[in-house]
Amino acid sequence: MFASLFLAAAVFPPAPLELVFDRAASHFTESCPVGNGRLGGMMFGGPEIDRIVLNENTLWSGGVHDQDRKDAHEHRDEILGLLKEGKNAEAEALVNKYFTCDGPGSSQGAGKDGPYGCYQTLGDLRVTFPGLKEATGYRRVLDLERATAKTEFECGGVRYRRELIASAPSQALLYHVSADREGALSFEASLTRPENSSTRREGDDGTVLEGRLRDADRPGMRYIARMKVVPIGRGQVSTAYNRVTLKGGTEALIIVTAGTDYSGPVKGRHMGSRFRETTARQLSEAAQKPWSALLAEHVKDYRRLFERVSLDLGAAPDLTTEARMRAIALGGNDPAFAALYFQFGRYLLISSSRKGGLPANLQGLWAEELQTPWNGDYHIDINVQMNYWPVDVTNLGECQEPLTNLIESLVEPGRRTAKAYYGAPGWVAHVITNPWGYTSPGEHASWGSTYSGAGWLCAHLWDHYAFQQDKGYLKRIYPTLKSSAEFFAATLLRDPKSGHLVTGPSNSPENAFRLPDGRTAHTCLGPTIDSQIVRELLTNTRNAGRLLDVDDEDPVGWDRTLAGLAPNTIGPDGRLQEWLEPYDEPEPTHRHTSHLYGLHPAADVTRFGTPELAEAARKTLERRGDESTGWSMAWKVNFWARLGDGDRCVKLLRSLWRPVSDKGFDYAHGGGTYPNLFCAHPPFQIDGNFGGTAGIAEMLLQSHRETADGPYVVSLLPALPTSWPDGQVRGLRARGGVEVGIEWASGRLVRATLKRVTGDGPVLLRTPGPVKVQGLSGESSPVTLSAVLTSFGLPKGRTVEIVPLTIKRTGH
Ligand code: FUC
Repeated sequence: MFASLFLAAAVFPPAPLELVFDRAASHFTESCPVGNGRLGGMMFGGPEIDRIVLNENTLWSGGVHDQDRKDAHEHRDEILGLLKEGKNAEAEALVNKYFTCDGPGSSQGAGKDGPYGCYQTLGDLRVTFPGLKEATGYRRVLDLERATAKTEFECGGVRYRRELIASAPSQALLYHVSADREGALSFEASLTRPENSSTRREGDDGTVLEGRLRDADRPGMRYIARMKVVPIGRGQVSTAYNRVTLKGGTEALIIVTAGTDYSGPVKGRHMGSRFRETTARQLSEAAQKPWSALLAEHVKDYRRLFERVSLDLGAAPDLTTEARMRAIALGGNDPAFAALYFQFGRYLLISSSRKGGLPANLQGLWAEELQTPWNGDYHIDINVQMNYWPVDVTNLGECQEPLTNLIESLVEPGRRTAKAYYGAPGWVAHVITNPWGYTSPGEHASWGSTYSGAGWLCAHLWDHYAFQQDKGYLKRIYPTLKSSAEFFAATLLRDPKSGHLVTGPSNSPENAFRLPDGRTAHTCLGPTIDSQIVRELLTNTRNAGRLLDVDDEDPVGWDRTLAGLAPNTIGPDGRLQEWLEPYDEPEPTHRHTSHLYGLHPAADVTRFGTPELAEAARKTLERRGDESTGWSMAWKVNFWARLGDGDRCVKLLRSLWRPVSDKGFDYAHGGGTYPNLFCAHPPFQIDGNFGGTAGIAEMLLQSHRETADGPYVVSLLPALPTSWPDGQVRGLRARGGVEVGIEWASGRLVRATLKRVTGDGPVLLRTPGPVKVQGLSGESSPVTLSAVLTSFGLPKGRTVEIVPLTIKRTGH
């Protein structure tokens, strides 16, 4: 049945950017997320009882605690000595004893009532509409073009409409309800939270929920949520206890504002101790504006970001989102679904990471739990980084600011941690962090003592510069880069066997290996990812110093250090080696493929610069297999895009989109996608959404270096799959400050436009075949370096058109 739906592409209506449901959500992973970067809401859309899960992304239990072991550095040499002798299991025992956190760390991912704390739900807005039981014509939609969640249905001959937005301009959640018959709208609304909360009435039309979370054995953060019902036209509003009731209305607006007194180390426009006044002001300001004005300013603000990029991969079938996912799972081809998923990732980023707030956490900012999985924190051995992969390429550069602030918040505590564990200058962080500046290792050697995550974060600082070319920003981040580079330069040691400079004691994130005597270990010297990260960090820092023309461009002999770093190694079986030794692997299909960091996101292993290593990476991926957790499959889309295999990317995307449900039913339980398009690790983890979005961008446009320190190369359609024969993308960004639009048909480039938005310097362009560059002035005429590589100057503000060169045939 589904197959035939996908044959007649021409009869499909144009692809609207909507998630469509024909029933109310019965689970969080079926509900519709809205967010303004700080406040989030999940609309379930039940006709009789509507539940809206509320979030405020600074709502964290725990607090600032020093969990560093002050004397850990005294044991480092002993640990390193054992590692040099190949006694990894013995070294690991010492790491567990001396090199973990001094305290409960993350409390095994259950840190709610511990010092580490966790990200928590703010509670629920519950709206009960008496008598609306028998709904017909039900439709629930998340409109990505206007950032609104809508429910519509009929009951007793009356059509009811509800619309939820999280407005950034008014810093409020706004829930608008209406009936198409005068006086047919009645409801009761309340705010609830299962723990650490109390509610009270506020005037005749409002209610307040407030409380205080725990910080281990002392009181922690305070928070408040305020709700007010504004009838529009007729209707009687009254308040009893914590419930606000509207009777005999036609149209009404429920306004929710919320805030916390977070004043931790991550900079931003936080309310701090004025959270009560600020939220009260926001509530009364929103209440004075008409709904139409509130909606208009929200849509305008959102579209300013969202509209920058469009992706057209063809028409969409007129089915619910779930039905589309099932059809894809049954083998259907629905390229427009890739465009929807891509834009959903951009929608989620705009909704969960805005200037002045905290970064998108493991769940973005949407959580219904008090104890979120893995504390809903920032894991820095892949997860928070993956959240930010789409930021620049999908033209949402502003959304990076919260991440930059988080990284900078780690420098001070990270200096103390560097001293305590490594006796070293500079700053370091390990595998997990939170808004409280946690930089100590985790509580177990099997995962907690990897320390290259700090360098990985720095790659995001530099890369944002590479895209935006903003020298002021480079100046701001340089001290953070330099201090991290100094830390690594000071802590590298010589591997006695190879003579190369390596990190230690470290891990290849969360993965184990088998020692020759059959024991399993994690602790090692110089895992491949560490060398790749350090190589990238030192290169970027040195280049940043040169660009800023600071006198200390190579103060600690970084060039010499770079030359001494352990290179990428191909193992006896032709795969890229994950460790210094070609160890046997207890879990060859492990979800982390950390040693391919050099293939993506870095450019230490590239198709054109290091073809042998790229082939070794391909073999590594074949052995790792495709099936895994959500984010792991999303990462593999990016890997295969870098290897230029678009069809493999699509195969992985299809696995990533496998319908998954928390309710069992006839869904799978592994990695995949929930009915509301949230990524299933499982459980829900948002990184896979962002990784998938970045992967789709990476299939259409790449702009990384092709050799370790070479120029950025803008590559058009590097991994176009055969199942997306026709399409058009507009507004993507390439490193070097260039905006790119591409059109293709029958699998071939039709034309592309390149606009220099910021920066200067020549553009190096890689195309699928020979091209002509049109629109340049005489003095910057293009130089053809090879049939597929062209170089030309592109002044700021100028746009050029790239068209395929058609070779004229002579004769017949
Ligand atoms: C890392 C991953 C897990 C999970 C967790 C939040 O530890 O290895 O799979 O994603 O982060």
